[in-house]
Amino acid sequence: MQLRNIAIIAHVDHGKTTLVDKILHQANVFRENQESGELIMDNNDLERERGITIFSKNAAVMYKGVKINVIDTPGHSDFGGEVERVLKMADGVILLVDAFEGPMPQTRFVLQKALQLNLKPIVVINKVDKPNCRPDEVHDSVFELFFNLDATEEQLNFPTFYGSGKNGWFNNSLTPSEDITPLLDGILEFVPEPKVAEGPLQLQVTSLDYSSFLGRIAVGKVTRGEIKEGQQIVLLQADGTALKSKVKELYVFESLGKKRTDKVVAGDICAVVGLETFNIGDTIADAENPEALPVISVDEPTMSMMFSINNSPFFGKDGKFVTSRHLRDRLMKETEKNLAMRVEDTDSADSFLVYGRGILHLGVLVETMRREGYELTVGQPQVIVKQIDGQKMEPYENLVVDVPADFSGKVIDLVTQRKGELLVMESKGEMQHLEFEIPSRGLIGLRSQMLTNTAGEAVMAHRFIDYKPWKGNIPGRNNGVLISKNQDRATAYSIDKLMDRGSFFIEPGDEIYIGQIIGEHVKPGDLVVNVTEGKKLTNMRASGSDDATRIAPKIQMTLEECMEYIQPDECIEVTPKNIRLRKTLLNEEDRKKYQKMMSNS
Ligand SMILES: Nc1nc2c(ncn2[C@@H]2O[C@H](COP(=O)(O)OP(=O)(O)OP(=O)(O)O)[C@@H](O)[C@H]2O)c(=O)[nH]1
Ligand SMILES: [Mg+2]
Repeated sequence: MQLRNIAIIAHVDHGKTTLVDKILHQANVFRENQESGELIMDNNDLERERGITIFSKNAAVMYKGVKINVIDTPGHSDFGGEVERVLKMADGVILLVDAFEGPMPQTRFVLQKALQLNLKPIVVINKVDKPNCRPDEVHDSVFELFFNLDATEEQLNFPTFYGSGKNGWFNNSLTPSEDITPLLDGILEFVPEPKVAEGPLQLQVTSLDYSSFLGRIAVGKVTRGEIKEGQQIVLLQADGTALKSKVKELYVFESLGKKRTDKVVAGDICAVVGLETFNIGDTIADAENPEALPVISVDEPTMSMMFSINNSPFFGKDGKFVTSRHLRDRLMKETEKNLAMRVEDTDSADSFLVYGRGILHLGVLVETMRREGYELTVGQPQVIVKQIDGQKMEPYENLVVDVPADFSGKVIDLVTQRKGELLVMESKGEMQHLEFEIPSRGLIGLRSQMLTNTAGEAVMAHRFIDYKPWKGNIPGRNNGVLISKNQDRATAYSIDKLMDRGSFFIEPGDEIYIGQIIGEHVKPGDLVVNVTEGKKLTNMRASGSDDATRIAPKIQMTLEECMEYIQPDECIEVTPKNIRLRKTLLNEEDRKKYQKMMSNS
């Protein structure tokens, strides 16, 4: 059987999953009644809600008698390590680039990884249906990017397709075609058949799947020999351990799912069930002649965040899992499949330090846990600072901002205040394209201020570059917060009276507690306020009253926005039903004492 293995890579939102869906459609994977309109491949709840891919996924289609294994990858930079790993299953990549935005920071990162692995690239300039798009210019900048990444002559000779995943066509020119056949033909023509070596079985586990029936499933490409159901194998681990094991069940990918099979030969991607303990990067090898493939490096975490039990007065109201034991077990379990995540015990039995790749990486874990019924408290995310050769170093990132020219001055001011340095400024259509280098610390909380300062027009993206010398103090949040003085229900009457003091995160009828952060102060410095005076109306009735009609709607922040908002003395209470901001020390006297102590020391 002929075979092609291809990974779809791009910056976030450039249309990878939409393209994979079109490939599946074209190959008639769906019966008529299965058309849902939603992206089939983003099948996890959080993915659907956020409209982003979090986990890479395998699918496979038959086209003109050739089996094409397609790997959809996440575009957000927090998940870049995952992309790097799954590229090991591919022999070619489709590099999608938005015909308006052009190459973005993550485009560069994923392309670099693909070129290093010597994968055959096909460039697809996507979204040519967008008004003001500039496909030719974008093609030139992609070529420039290849060149800057030291692509070989052959790689520079990449084929280019144009089209619109949304409108369902891709062609080798800007002329719209019927469908995506030209691109599928391109995959058969340009992507090489998998290279296979002669010798006994070798399969490196590059990703992990989980089924409640079958347990943990190892996924990878057979690079040498063949693997059979029932076969005795040896699992070679990163630390040199060799474990004897047996292949219980074997699957290959077929359309959206897997199909059981008794044998897989070199070149194909498969899923192996029955290995008790394995990690990503392990080699499944022949029992007689076990030989390991090179170890896959795992990305170092760049950010940490404290996870503690919920100790707010509302503790245990919504959640099923609330003890430190529950929390610890769940976090430890996460590290088994979430490679870039690490968990450390702390001096307190109720708190754990969790290390990850960024706000989204950590946020997705917290969000998943609350859906599973956990209650917890998380603190301010901190970037990981290192001592390298006796020097204090911190992570730096490349920040790209595209913004209407009128706002570019404001953006530059904002980023400069946060110790960013402007490196590139050029026009891109009617937009101004700005590139900065900025300590990761400076990025925390930047997005919301950027949107406020640019009337929501700025498009920004960033990507880790390297550790560089510590850049000194970076100012935190400008404004103080409004803190509740009482525990009760908030009233429309009190909120209305305090409207000139700030904007609220709560609304009449919400139950609040002492020390909870209920709004943002208009000025620097915190303010303790009473918002529970007056008639205790329920939410429903209050909304009809006079006071309530004057009240501005509450500001609703997502979990990640909360994570970027809080300061070191604040934390977030997360339960299945609520996300509340609070002071770590709920009592005002305690906070004053603590501040005094800190200023004396
Ligand atoms: N105008 C236009 N929009 C498109 C096109 N293809 C995809 N989109 C839209 O772009 C958005 C992102 O598409 P996805 O396919 O989810 O992008 P992705 O690259 O998989 O995103 P991540 O997995 O989060 O990195 C969605 O709103 C799509 O509807 C296109 O050809 N034209
Ligand atoms: Mg996607």
